[in-house]
Amino acid sequence: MINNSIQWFPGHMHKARKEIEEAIPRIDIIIEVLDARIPFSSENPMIRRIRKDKLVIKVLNKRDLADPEMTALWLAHLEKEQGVKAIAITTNEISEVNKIMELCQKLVPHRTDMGKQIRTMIMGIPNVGKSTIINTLIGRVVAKTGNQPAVTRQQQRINLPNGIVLSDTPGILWPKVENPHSGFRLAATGAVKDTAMEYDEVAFYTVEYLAKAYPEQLKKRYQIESLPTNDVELMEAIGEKRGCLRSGGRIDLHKASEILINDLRNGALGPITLEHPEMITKELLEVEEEISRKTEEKIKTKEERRKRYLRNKR
Ligand SMILES: Nc1nc2c(ncn2[C@@H]2O[C@H](COP(=O)(O)OP(=O)(O)OP(=O)(O)O)[C@@H](O)[C@H]2O)c(=O)[nH]1
Ligand SMILES: [Mg+2]
Repeated sequence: MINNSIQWFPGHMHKARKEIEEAIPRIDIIIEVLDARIPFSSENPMIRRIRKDKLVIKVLNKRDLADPEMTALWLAHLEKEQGVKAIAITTNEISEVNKIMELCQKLVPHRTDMGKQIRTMIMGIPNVGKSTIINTLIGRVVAKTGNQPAVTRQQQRINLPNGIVLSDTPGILWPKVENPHSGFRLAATGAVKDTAMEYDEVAFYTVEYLAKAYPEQLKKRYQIESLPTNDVELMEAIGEKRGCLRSGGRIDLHKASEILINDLRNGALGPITLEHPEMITKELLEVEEEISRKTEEKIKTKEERRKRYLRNKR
Protein backbone atom coordinates (compact mmCIF):
# COMPACT_ATOMS: atom_id res chain seq x y z
CA MET A 1 0.00 0.00 0.00
CA ILE A 2 2.57 2.55 1.13
CA ASN A 3 6.04 2.33 -0.27
CA ASN A 4 7.70 5.69 0.09
CA SER A 5 9.23 7.06 3.22
CA ILE A 6 10.14 10.61 4.03
CA GLN A 7 13.84 11.33 4.25
CA TRP A 8 14.83 14.90 5.05
CA PHE A 9 17.90 15.35 7.19
CA PRO A 10 19.89 18.34 5.94
CA GLY A 11 23.32 19.28 7.28
CA HIS A 12 22.15 21.83 9.84
CA MET A 13 20.01 19.15 11.52
CA HIS A 14 22.98 16.84 11.76
CA LYS A 15 24.99 19.60 13.43
CA ALA A 16 22.12 20.55 15.72
CA ARG A 17 21.74 16.97 16.83
CA LYS A 18 25.38 16.80 17.88
CA GLU A 19 25.16 20.09 19.74
CA ILE A 20 22.04 18.99 21.58
CA GLU A 21 23.70 15.75 22.67
CA GLU A 22 26.66 17.71 24.00
CA ALA A 23 24.48 20.17 25.91
CA ILE A 24 22.17 17.57 27.51
CA PRO A 25 24.34 16.84 30.60
CA ARG A 26 24.05 20.48 31.66
CA ILE A 27 20.26 20.57 31.35
CA ASP A 28 17.79 20.06 34.23
CA ILE A 29 14.63 19.62 32.19
CA ILE A 30 14.01 18.81 28.56
CA ILE A 31 11.01 20.55 27.09
CA GLU A 32 9.98 18.44 24.15
CA VAL A 33 7.49 20.19 21.94
CA LEU A 34 5.17 17.86 20.04
CA ASP A 35 2.45 18.60 17.53
CA ALA A 36 -0.86 17.86 19.28
CA ARG A 37 -2.24 16.49 16.00
CA ILE A 38 0.50 13.85 15.81
CA PRO A 39 1.87 13.27 19.33
CA PHE A 40 3.50 10.00 18.37
CA SER A 41 4.90 10.84 14.95
CA SER A 42 6.30 14.16 16.15
CA GLU A 43 8.33 12.46 18.88
CA ASN A 44 11.99 12.34 17.95
CA PRO A 45 13.33 8.85 18.80
CA MET A 46 16.72 10.44 19.50
CA ILE A 47 15.38 12.31 22.52
CA ARG A 48 14.18 9.07 24.05
CA ARG A 49 17.64 7.62 23.55
CA ILE A 50 19.68 10.52 24.89
CA ARG A 51 17.49 11.68 27.73
CA LYS A 52 18.34 8.75 30.04
CA ASP A 53 16.71 9.67 33.38
CA LYS A 54 16.37 13.37 32.61
CA LEU A 55 12.98 14.91 33.32
CA VAL A 56 10.93 15.65 30.22
CA ILE A 57 7.96 17.92 29.82
CA LYS A 58 6.09 16.90 26.69
CA VAL A 59 4.29 19.95 25.40
CA LEU A 60 1.51 19.16 22.94
CA ASN A 61 1.45 22.46 21.10
CA LYS A 62 -1.15 23.65 18.57
CA ARG A 63 -3.88 22.05 20.65
CA ASP A 64 -6.22 24.55 18.98
CA LEU A 65 -5.86 22.51 15.78
CA ALA A 66 -6.25 19.08 17.45
CA ASP A 67 -9.25 17.03 18.48
CA PRO A 68 -9.68 17.73 22.24
CA GLU A 69 -10.88 14.20 23.05
CA MET A 70 -7.82 12.71 21.43
CA THR A 71 -5.55 15.21 23.16
CA ALA A 72 -6.86 14.05 26.54
CA LEU A 73 -6.15 10.43 25.59
CA TRP A 74 -2.65 11.29 24.48
CA LEU A 75 -1.80 13.21 27.64
CA ALA A 76 -2.72 10.21 29.78
CA HIS A 77 -0.83 7.88 27.47
CA LEU A 78 2.38 9.94 27.44
CA GLU A 79 2.46 10.33 31.21
CA LYS A 80 2.68 6.57 31.65
CA GLU A 81 6.37 6.90 30.91
CA GLN A 82 8.71 7.39 33.88
CA GLY A 83 9.90 10.98 34.39
CA VAL A 84 7.50 12.42 31.84
CA LYS A 85 4.92 15.19 32.38
CA ALA A 86 2.61 16.12 29.54
CA ILE A 87 0.59 19.27 28.92
CA ALA A 88 -1.39 20.57 25.97
CA ILE A 89 -1.15 24.22 25.02
CA THR A 90 -1.68 26.73 22.29
CA THR A 91 0.61 29.71 21.89
CA ASN A 92 -2.51 31.81 21.29
CA GLU A 93 -2.99 31.76 25.08
CA ILE A 94 -0.16 33.26 27.12
CA SER A 95 -1.48 31.66 30.32
CA GLU A 96 -1.16 28.20 28.76
CA VAL A 97 2.40 28.82 27.65
CA ASN A 98 3.29 30.06 31.15
CA LYS A 99 2.19 26.69 32.52
CA ILE A 100 5.37 25.19 31.09
CA MET A 101 7.44 27.39 33.37
CA GLU A 102 5.21 26.73 36.39
CA LEU A 103 5.75 23.04 35.79
CA CYS A 104 9.53 23.51 35.57
CA GLN A 105 9.57 25.27 38.93
CA LYS A 106 7.46 22.53 40.46
CA LEU A 107 9.61 19.74 39.06
CA VAL A 108 13.01 21.04 40.21
CA PRO A 109 12.29 23.42 43.13
CA HIS A 110 15.66 22.63 44.72
CA ARG A 111 17.52 24.55 42.02
CA THR A 112 15.77 27.84 42.81
CA ASP A 113 15.97 27.14 46.57
CA MET A 114 19.74 27.00 46.16
CA GLY A 115 19.67 30.25 44.21
CA LYS A 116 20.55 28.44 41.02
CA GLN A 117 18.98 28.76 37.62
CA ILE A 118 16.78 26.06 36.14
CA ARG A 119 18.36 25.05 32.87
CA THR A 120 15.93 23.93 30.21
CA MET A 121 16.18 23.11 26.56
CA ILE A 122 13.35 23.31 24.06
CA MET A 123 13.53 20.56 21.50
CA GLY A 124 11.31 19.13 18.84
CA ILE A 125 10.76 18.49 15.19
CA PRO A 126 10.59 21.41 12.73
CA ASN A 127 7.65 23.80 12.71
CA VAL A 128 5.98 22.67 15.97
CA GLY A 129 6.22 26.13 17.52
CA LYS A 130 9.36 26.03 19.68
CA SER A 131 10.46 29.57 18.86
CA THR A 132 6.91 30.92 19.21
CA ILE A 133 6.75 29.42 22.71
CA ILE A 134 9.98 31.21 23.62
CA ASN A 135 8.79 34.53 22.26
CA THR A 136 5.52 34.18 24.14
CA LEU A 137 7.33 33.39 27.39
CA ILE A 138 9.62 36.37 27.12
CA GLY A 139 6.92 38.71 25.83
CA ARG A 140 8.81 39.96 22.80
CA VAL A 141 10.33 38.58 19.64
CA VAL A 142 13.76 37.14 20.43
CA ALA A 143 13.61 34.09 18.19
CA LYS A 144 12.73 34.04 14.51
CA THR A 145 9.56 32.11 13.67
CA GLY A 146 7.82 31.16 10.45
CA ASN A 147 5.18 28.95 8.97
CA GLN A 148 7.62 26.58 7.35
CA PRO A 149 10.06 24.02 8.72
CA ALA A 150 13.74 24.75 9.46
CA VAL A 151 13.41 28.42 10.44
CA THR A 152 15.74 28.21 13.46
CA ARG A 153 19.23 27.23 12.36
CA GLN A 154 21.24 27.62 15.58
CA GLN A 155 20.93 27.08 19.30
CA GLN A 156 20.00 30.25 21.17
CA ARG A 157 20.13 30.76 24.95
CA ILE A 158 17.62 33.02 26.62
CA ASN A 159 17.53 34.01 30.30
CA LEU A 160 14.06 34.50 31.70
CA PRO A 161 13.62 36.90 34.62
CA ASN A 162 12.29 34.09 36.85
CA GLY A 163 15.64 32.30 36.95
CA ILE A 164 14.91 29.89 34.14
CA VAL A 165 17.32 29.53 31.25
CA LEU A 166 15.85 28.42 27.97
CA SER A 167 17.66 27.19 24.93
CA ASP A 168 15.90 27.30 21.60
CA THR A 169 17.15 24.63 19.21
CA PRO A 170 16.65 24.02 15.50
CA GLY A 171 13.88 21.57 14.72
CA ILE A 172 15.34 18.19 13.92
CA LEU A 173 14.02 15.08 12.28
CA TRP A 174 15.97 11.86 12.05
CA PRO A 175 17.78 10.32 9.08
CA LYS A 176 15.00 7.94 8.12
CA VAL A 177 11.36 7.86 9.20
CA GLU A 178 10.83 4.10 9.28
CA ASN A 179 7.08 4.18 9.82
CA PRO A 180 5.56 5.32 6.50
CA HIS A 181 2.37 6.40 8.28
CA SER A 182 4.43 8.78 10.40
CA GLY A 183 6.15 10.07 7.29
CA PHE A 184 2.82 11.01 5.74
CA ARG A 185 1.53 12.62 8.92
CA LEU A 186 4.71 14.66 9.35
CA ALA A 187 4.37 15.84 5.77
CA ALA A 188 0.66 16.59 6.13
CA THR A 189 1.12 18.76 9.23
CA GLY A 190 4.04 20.74 7.79
CA ALA A 191 7.10 19.32 9.56
CA VAL A 192 8.79 18.40 6.30
CA LYS A 193 9.91 20.79 3.60
CA ASP A 194 7.38 20.83 0.77
CA THR A 195 10.04 19.91 -1.74
CA ALA A 196 10.81 16.70 0.19
CA MET A 197 7.26 15.36 -0.17
CA GLU A 198 4.78 14.42 -2.86
CA TYR A 199 1.72 16.59 -2.23
CA ASP A 200 -0.60 14.21 -4.03
CA GLU A 201 0.49 11.10 -2.16
CA VAL A 202 0.26 12.90 1.16
CA ALA A 203 -3.19 14.21 0.31
CA PHE A 204 -4.46 10.79 -0.78
CA TYR A 205 -3.22 9.26 2.45
CA THR A 206 -4.76 12.04 4.52
CA VAL A 207 -8.13 12.07 2.81
CA GLU A 208 -8.52 8.34 3.35
CA TYR A 209 -7.94 8.77 7.07
CA LEU A 210 -10.21 11.80 7.32
CA ALA A 211 -13.05 9.98 5.56
CA LYS A 212 -12.88 7.31 8.25
CA ALA A 213 -12.12 9.40 11.32
CA TYR A 214 -13.76 12.78 10.56
CA PRO A 215 -16.30 12.25 7.74
CA GLU A 216 -18.62 15.01 8.89
CA GLN A 217 -15.87 17.62 8.91
CA LEU A 218 -14.87 16.61 5.42
CA LYS A 219 -18.46 16.77 4.15
CA LYS A 220 -19.04 20.14 5.73
CA ARG A 221 -15.87 21.76 4.46
CA TYR A 222 -16.33 20.69 0.83
CA GLN A 223 -20.11 20.51 0.75
CA ILE A 224 -20.12 16.87 -0.28
CA GLU A 225 -23.32 15.05 0.65
CA SER A 226 -22.10 11.50 0.54
CA LEU A 227 -18.42 10.68 0.55
CA PRO A 228 -17.12 8.37 -2.19
CA THR A 229 -15.48 5.26 -0.77
CA ASN A 230 -12.13 5.41 -2.50
CA ASP A 231 -9.38 8.00 -2.14
CA VAL A 232 -9.15 8.97 -5.83
CA GLU A 233 -12.87 9.63 -6.10
CA LEU A 234 -12.75 11.55 -2.84
CA MET A 235 -9.98 13.81 -4.10
CA GLU A 236 -11.85 14.23 -7.37
CA ALA A 237 -14.97 15.25 -5.50
CA ILE A 238 -12.99 17.86 -3.55
CA GLY A 239 -11.37 19.09 -6.76
CA GLU A 240 -14.73 19.37 -8.45
CA LYS A 241 -16.24 21.38 -5.60
CA ARG A 242 -13.24 23.69 -5.63
CA GLY A 243 -13.14 24.19 -9.39
CA CYS A 244 -9.74 22.53 -9.82
CA LEU A 245 -10.03 21.86 -13.51
CA ARG A 246 -7.49 21.19 -16.20
CA SER A 247 -8.00 21.68 -19.90
CA GLY A 248 -10.51 19.21 -21.27
CA GLY A 249 -12.49 19.34 -18.04
CA ARG A 250 -10.34 16.84 -16.15
CA ILE A 251 -9.91 17.35 -12.41
CA ASP A 252 -6.56 18.79 -11.37
CA LEU A 253 -5.72 16.41 -8.55
CA HIS A 254 -2.53 18.23 -7.64
CA LYS A 255 -4.43 21.46 -7.05
CA ALA A 256 -7.06 19.59 -5.03
CA SER A 257 -4.28 18.00 -2.96
CA GLU A 258 -2.79 21.40 -2.16
CA ILE A 259 -6.18 22.66 -1.04
CA LEU A 260 -6.76 19.71 1.28
CA ILE A 261 -3.30 19.90 2.87
CA ASN A 262 -3.54 23.65 3.37
CA ASP A 263 -6.99 23.33 4.91
CA LEU A 264 -5.67 20.72 7.31
CA ARG A 265 -2.63 22.78 8.23
CA ASN A 266 -4.50 25.98 8.98
CA GLY A 267 -7.42 24.39 10.79
CA ALA A 268 -10.07 25.08 8.14
CA LEU A 269 -11.30 21.48 8.43
CA GLY A 270 -11.87 21.93 12.14
CA PRO A 271 -9.95 20.26 14.97
CA ILE A 272 -8.30 17.07 13.77
CA THR A 273 -5.88 14.56 15.26
CA LEU A 274 -4.20 12.23 12.79
CA GLU A 275 -3.35 9.37 15.14
CA HIS A 276 -4.50 7.79 18.38
CA PRO A 277 -2.53 5.64 20.82
CA GLU A 278 -4.07 2.31 19.77
CA MET A 279 -3.13 2.73 16.11
CA ILE A 280 0.51 3.07 17.01
CA THR A 281 1.10 -0.38 18.51
CA LYS A 282 -0.12 -1.97 15.29
CA GLU A 283 1.97 0.30 13.12
CA LEU A 284 5.12 -0.37 15.12
CA LEU A 285 4.61 -4.09 14.70
CA GLU A 286 4.24 -3.59 10.94
CA VAL A 287 7.47 -1.60 10.88
CA GLU A 288 9.31 -4.35 12.77
CA GLU A 289 7.96 -6.98 10.39
CA GLU A 290 9.02 -4.90 7.41
CA ILE A 291 12.52 -4.44 8.81
CA SER A 292 12.96 -8.17 9.46
CA ARG A 293 11.53 -8.97 6.02
CA LYS A 294 14.09 -6.66 4.40
CA THR A 295 16.90 -8.15 6.49
CA GLU A 296 15.90 -11.68 5.48
CA GLU A 297 15.76 -10.60 1.86
CA LYS A 298 19.25 -9.14 2.12
CA ILE A 299 20.61 -12.34 3.67
CA LYS A 300 18.97 -14.40 0.94
CA THR A 301 20.37 -12.26 -1.87
CA LYS A 302 23.83 -12.42 -0.33
CA GLU A 303 23.60 -16.20 0.02
CA GLU A 304 22.49 -16.57 -3.61
CA ARG A 305 25.31 -14.36 -4.79
CA ARG A 306 27.79 -16.46 -2.85
CA LYS A 307 26.41 -19.70 -4.31
CA ARG A 308 26.54 -18.26 -7.82
CA TYR A 309 30.11 -17.20 -7.28
CA LEU A 310 31.14 -20.66 -6.03
CA ARG A 311 29.32 -22.34 -8.90
CA ASN A 312 31.08 -20.16 -11.46
CA LYS A 313 34.41 -20.83 -9.86
CA ARG A 314 34.06 -24.56 -10.27
N1 LIG B 1 -2.40 27.18 15.17
C1 LIG B 1 -1.29 27.34 15.87
N2 LIG B 1 -0.15 27.71 15.24
C2 LIG B 1 0.96 27.84 15.99
C3 LIG B 1 0.98 27.61 17.39
N3 LIG B 1 2.24 27.81 17.84
C4 LIG B 1 2.98 28.15 16.76
N4 LIG B 1 2.23 28.17 15.65
C5 LIG B 1 2.69 28.49 14.27
O1 LIG B 1 3.55 27.46 13.83
C6 LIG B 1 4.53 27.97 12.92
C7 LIG B 1 5.92 27.52 13.34
O2 LIG B 1 6.33 28.18 14.51
P1 LIG B 1 7.86 28.31 14.96
O3 LIG B 1 7.85 28.84 16.35
O4 LIG B 1 8.68 29.02 13.94
O5 LIG B 1 8.27 26.76 14.98
P2 LIG B 1 9.67 26.11 15.36
O6 LIG B 1 9.35 24.86 16.10
O7 LIG B 1 10.56 27.08 16.05
O8 LIG B 1 10.22 25.75 13.91
P3 LIG B 1 11.74 25.50 13.41
O9 LIG B 1 12.58 26.59 13.96
O10 LIG B 1 11.62 25.54 11.94
O11 LIG B 1 12.11 24.16 13.91
C8 LIG B 1 4.36 29.49 12.92
O12 LIG B 1 3.60 29.84 11.77
C9 LIG B 1 3.56 29.74 14.20
O13 LIG B 1 2.75 30.90 14.10
C10 LIG B 1 -0.25 27.22 18.03
O14 LIG B 1 -0.36 26.98 19.24
N5 LIG B 1 -1.33 27.09 17.20
MG1 LIG C 1 12.37 27.80 15.56
